[in-house]
Amino acid sequence: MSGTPAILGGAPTRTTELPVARPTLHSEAGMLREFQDVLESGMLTNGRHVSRFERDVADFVGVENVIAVSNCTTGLLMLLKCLGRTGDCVLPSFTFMATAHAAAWAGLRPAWADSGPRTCTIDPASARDLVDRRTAVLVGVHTFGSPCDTAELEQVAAEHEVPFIVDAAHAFGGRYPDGSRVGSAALAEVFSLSPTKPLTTGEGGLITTNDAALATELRTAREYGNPGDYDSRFAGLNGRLTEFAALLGLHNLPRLPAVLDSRRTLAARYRDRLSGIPGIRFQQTTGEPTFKDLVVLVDREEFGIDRDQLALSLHAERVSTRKYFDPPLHTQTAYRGEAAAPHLPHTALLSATALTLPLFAHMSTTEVDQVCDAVEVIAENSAAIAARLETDEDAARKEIPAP
Ligand code: T4K
Repeated sequence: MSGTPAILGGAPTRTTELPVARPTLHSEAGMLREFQDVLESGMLTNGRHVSRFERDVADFVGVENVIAVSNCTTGLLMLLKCLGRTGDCVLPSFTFMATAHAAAWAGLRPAWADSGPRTCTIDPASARDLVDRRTAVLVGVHTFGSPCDTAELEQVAAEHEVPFIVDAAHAFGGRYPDGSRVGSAALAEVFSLSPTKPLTTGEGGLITTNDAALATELRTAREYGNPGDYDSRFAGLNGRLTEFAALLGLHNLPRLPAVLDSRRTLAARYRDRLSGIPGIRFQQTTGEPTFKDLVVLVDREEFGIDRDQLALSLHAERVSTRKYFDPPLHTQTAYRGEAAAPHLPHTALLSATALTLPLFAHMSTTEVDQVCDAVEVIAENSAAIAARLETDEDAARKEIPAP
């Protein structure tokens, strides 16, 4: 394909903005009737639909205990508090801020691990360098929906008798390389059910664990620390999921395999179309990823412009993107200066080069092709775009039509 990219004055690829994510939802009469039943029953939270949702998720994942919570951040926070440990929380810097915030609210000090330069997930070797007698907990993250190396991380944690948990926010429905479902590894895994996730309940989260005592503790934590007799055993939270959210989850769960199939098919199409373009690389995934994010890594030398300039050029084509996760956590205002600046070369590179392209289950192949066509045209004209943006980036930004 050839043409003039919109950033150089050509017509935008699209007439309307293509979002980076969209939940795939259905609103059949049966489901709406169930919502009405909840309204008429007056039981709006932590009721029978939440219990049913927890049981269905336990069957789906193949895990003994599931605790539905109000969101993943709260789930992580309650889990970290329930571990009852103090000291350092070893976690990747290349992740969403919620991973570290949960640790900070639980009174733990972040110790930043580097990530694999292509896997984008926490590097077990870096974790091994950090875990020591000051470590309270090791946290892995299934970044962009691709499982981190739980087998290796579990071993690192075991060597120091430290609990290992996973922020699985992006990965509900994914599988580990051995075929088991994400959610069945580590001491516990915590999922997000927010609208940009493959399984959504609006807002919501799930904690999965095979540890029965921990599950009981988490259920109490979800209810202010009150096991039912109004004598709170510890300072818990209100971490409950609503019945409406659970109903959405119950309706979306059986559809999840089709949603994930579609995401993987569209991701494969992106890869077929774009992997031949010099300077565009894809995340190296493991097992069965969910592709919560479809991420490309942009090499400026080979591609001709950098990640930020590609994002700006796609914005001009009316294609939304996100720079997940830039800036990396250890340089964010909330964490800067907490300790000596760690040396995380892969994190620095990932944060500067990773770009999330649009992907959602009901996205059409035509829409994927539009994005790929746009990237191709931008690549063909990268020298002219670089010249334009590098001489006057402010002016170029102003001329781009608002999405
Ligand atoms: N751990 C990790 C590794 C995480 O990534 C996250 C959250 C968490 C923990 C915490 O999980 P929760 O406590 O939230 O359950 C988003 C999400 O708000 C956040 O949940 C997510 N990770 C993070 C990576 O991204 P934004 O601000 O970048 O998303 P936003 O609002 O710009 O939306 C992105 C796209 O989705 C847009 O195209 C609009 C579309 N969208 C958004 C919403 C809210 C919809 O189509 N419908 C909607 O309702 O943060």
